[in-house]
Amino acid sequence: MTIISKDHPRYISLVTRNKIIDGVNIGITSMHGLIAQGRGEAFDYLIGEHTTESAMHAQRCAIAYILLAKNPIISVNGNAAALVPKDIADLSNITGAIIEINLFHRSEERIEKIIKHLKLYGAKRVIGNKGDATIPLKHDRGIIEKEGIKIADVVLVPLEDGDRCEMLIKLGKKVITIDLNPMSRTAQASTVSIINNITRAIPDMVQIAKELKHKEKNELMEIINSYGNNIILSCAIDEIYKNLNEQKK
Ligand code: PTJ
Repeated sequence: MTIISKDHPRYISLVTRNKIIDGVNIGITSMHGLIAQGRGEAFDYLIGEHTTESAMHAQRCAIAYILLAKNPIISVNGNAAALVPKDIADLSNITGAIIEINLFHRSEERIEKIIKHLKLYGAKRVIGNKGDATIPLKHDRGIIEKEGIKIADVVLVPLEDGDRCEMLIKLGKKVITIDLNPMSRTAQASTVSIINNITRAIPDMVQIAKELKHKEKNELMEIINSYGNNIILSCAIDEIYKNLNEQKK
């Protein structure tokens, strides 16, 4: 693995790439995950590679939903497991949300490896290897767990494909997504769209969960009621406009 100097101007981006490549090498991330990361990077560049104010608002609303949920689930794929395993474990342990491994390019071997990987980082409740229930989708993301996504009222789905997001909404669940592309079907369909890099969003959400965990139900409801997803999507697109305009000579 190439050694990256901390004073390299693209240090964070290069380290993140290495995490995804490591994920592929240890068999938790699919090869397609490399391409997905590249697409994410391009949008992150346009957004300015920081957590915007509107993304922070979405992250707070997401945590309010998770803390108020009866059966919250954090759905994890190969990219999420490679990029932020410790923060996913912390978020699950703090909020009580179960982690369910759900893969687009599903293999039993990769599911087992991801479960082991997350447990190594301290995750206590990880499921996904039974696949004992389904939702109507024409690909393997439709294979879910009876005690997980099937009965969930709130599902956090980082780096999602639009199909499943739309189906989960159709099934009456509240869906929180993390996707850097504000124009994706996923972002457009979600209850709460976090337009941020998962490498910033999940660590932020761990801190927010620690802060909101002891708040009263009505305070959490206030956060949810003050939220409008269409406004958040417009803010992300405005941010991209602003950044592009600043590049004009
Ligand atoms: O592990 P698997 O088999 O479930 O496969 C996972 C991937 C990510 C390969 C699969 O879900 C996939 O192909 O995803 P897509 O359709 O490429 O969508 C990924 C979305 O996530 C795109 O809209 C990207 O912009 C966005 N994205 C990529 N990297 C990041 C990201 N969003 C936030 N943070 C990132 N680091």
